[in-house]
Amino acid sequence: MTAEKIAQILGRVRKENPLVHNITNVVVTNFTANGLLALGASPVMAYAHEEVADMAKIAGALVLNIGTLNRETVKAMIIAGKSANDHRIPVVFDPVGVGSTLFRTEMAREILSKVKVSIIRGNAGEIANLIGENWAMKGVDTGNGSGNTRKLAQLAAQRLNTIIALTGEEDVVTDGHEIHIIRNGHPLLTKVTGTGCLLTSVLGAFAAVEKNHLLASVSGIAVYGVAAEIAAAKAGHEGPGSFQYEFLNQLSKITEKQIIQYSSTENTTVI
Ligand code: ATP
Ligand code: TZP
Ligand code: MG
Ligand code: MG
Repeated sequence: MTAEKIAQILGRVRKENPLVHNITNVVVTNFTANGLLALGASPVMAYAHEEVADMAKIAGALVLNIGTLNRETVKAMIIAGKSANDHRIPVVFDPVGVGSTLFRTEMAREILSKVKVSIIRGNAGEIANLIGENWAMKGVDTGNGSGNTRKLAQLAAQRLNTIIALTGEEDVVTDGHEIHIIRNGHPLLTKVTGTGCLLTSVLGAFAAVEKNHLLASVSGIAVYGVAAEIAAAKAGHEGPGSFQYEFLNQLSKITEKQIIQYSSTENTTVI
């Protein structure tokens, strides 16, 4: 995947300003809306059972995030997801905290049994637990599990028949066949809550403008990682607060030239 192609897709997100319908968690709602706006997308959060089907069908993408789930929001996610499927709107799923409680794991599986999702973005523990593999979770964070994340992502993509974007120090994106590695990002992203959740919504914005969702996922993660690197270089020495502030600035300011210069991706079909 070329850096020029990634930069070009960022240009399309900014030009097309896609509407991204999020049903997300209460921790990250404001950060997600501001991050999408900074990037050049148009966020909306809508949860009422009475309106989610109508909102999903006019959106460019639907993002489902179970971070602070309850039965009502899960029901809203299923109604919205079915509407998105009926209208060929891509659905991106963030299985926040799956594996840390039985309820989360069961609800995530129920959503996946009723809604066809194009991309699942999660940390290694969430992806492992989603397919019944053993990996200790610590609340919403990936715990001390260990294993080959490339193999894990590939297995999950094959079993769930979707694109898996497994993030961490090294990001892996796969459709079960091709495997793409993205080496951008910064450890300060782990010190700001919601950076994983915002990334999932950013993948929604990229999937809204790029039909090849493997390419959309790699591009979204690379752009996000480069913005984080530049933000850390500018403000990271001050700590997570200044980094978060500068990260939003960089999502808005990052140029296609910087993407070409700094993005670091590699693809392979063998592990
Ligand atoms: P967790 O709760 O385990 O942190 P998450 O849902 O927040 O998971 P992450 O895996 O942290 O999601 O991914 C969010 C972003 O942070 C991604 O862009 C990823 O590349 C980046 N990231 C995470 N850890 C690191 C790291 N150690 N170094 C560089 N970038 C990282
Ligand atoms: N608790 C429930 S959802 C949430 C927390 C802390 C936010 C998780 O965000 P991320 O992006 O997975 O770090
Ligand atoms: Mg994180
Ligand atoms: Mg997360």
